Amino acid sequence: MPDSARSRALTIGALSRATGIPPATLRTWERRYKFPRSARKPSGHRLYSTEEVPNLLRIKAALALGHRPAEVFRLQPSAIDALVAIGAARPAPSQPVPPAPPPPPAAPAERIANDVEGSSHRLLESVRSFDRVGLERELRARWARLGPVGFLERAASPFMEALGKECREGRLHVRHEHFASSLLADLLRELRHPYDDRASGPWVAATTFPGDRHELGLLMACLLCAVRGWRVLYIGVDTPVEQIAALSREAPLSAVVMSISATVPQAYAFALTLDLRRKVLERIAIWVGGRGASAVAAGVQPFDDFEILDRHLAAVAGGVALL
Ligand code: B12
Repeated sequence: MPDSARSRALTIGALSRATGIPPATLRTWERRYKFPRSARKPSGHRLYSTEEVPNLLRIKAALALGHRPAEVFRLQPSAIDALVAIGAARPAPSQPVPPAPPPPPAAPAERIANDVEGSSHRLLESVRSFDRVGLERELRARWARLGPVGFLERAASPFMEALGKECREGRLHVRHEHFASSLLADLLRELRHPYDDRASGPWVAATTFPGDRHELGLLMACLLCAVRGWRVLYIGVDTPVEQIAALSREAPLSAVVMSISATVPQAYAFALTLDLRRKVLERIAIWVGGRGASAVAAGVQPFDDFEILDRHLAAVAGGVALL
């Protein structure tokens, strides 16, 4: 440390008072994460630059939001600020948050089979009469009866499929499609929130490729991730590959999940997944699903359905938590 800096330097006690971080913690961080870096007085006591104060305060803020030191210390200051900004939009762990409801139990196969019979028909009747309350009640009842995977595979997806068919065949119209898809999107977000607030697992970012504005498959995948304790960074639809790649350098992601709808041609989906795999940090997994995900680049993991994704989430979360 140059002499001019030395005269403005802080002892470990002063740095601790300035940041509210105990001296023992500062020493442990320095040993473990090589930060904050100190110079030594001739007596051997540590001296810190005053510039470490804002850096330590942002780290402290990120840790207070429940992030792990191993994640936070490897990030650039701007990335830590982004994490803190995201977290500030949610209640901090120390504030009282309502407990996340346990996910509804999965229903026995026999009950699921009976449920699916005629299930979409009732939902479509509510759409036809723009019965918002009835449609929401029916969907919530299925969530409670079928459990997360059952709800997605046996209720929500077939409902959208049937809705598409009704529109194609002229029995329902764009106004019905918009009404139903926005109600389902709202519900999928609402069901996710209590799990989001309690999630403490690895981070997964979620989006769709440029031009693809179909959001429901993505919201479904996010709901499952949150129920399994993953922290979801929801980016919304229609995101350029460069932006996803930049995000992967700024946030402590373990995975990126993409939903690819039927509107994305196979060759384009392949090219986009190849580009994404090349640009996103190698250690970050890329998961894709949806009708448009039939041909994907090497190193990108396709999921045929939500049940398979669910099993993977459970297995990987356990593994990453040990790091
Ligand atoms: C709702 C809807 C819309 C809404 C979307 C609103 C929203 N908030 O998402 C709006 C009105 C915006 C829309 C627009 C268009 N749409 Co549209 N839309 C639909 C509809 C009815 C439902 C789509 C949906 O959400 N399905 C539910 C999802 C969950 O199903 P999925 O994408 O097939 O995915 C399945 C799985 O693969 C899995 N999944 C999905 N993602 C993931 C991710 C992971 C990780 C995993 C594990 C699983 C998974 O979930 C589903 C399980 O069955 C479908 C009809 C249908 N049959 O799907 C048409 C449909 C997809 N649309 C279609 C078209 C053509 C369009 C438009 C081009 C129409 C136009 N002329 O403007 C635009 C394109 C907009 C754009 N740029 O993307 C076509 C696509 C046909 C094709 N092969 O190209 C369809 C199939 C309708 C049809 N004509 O038959 N659409």
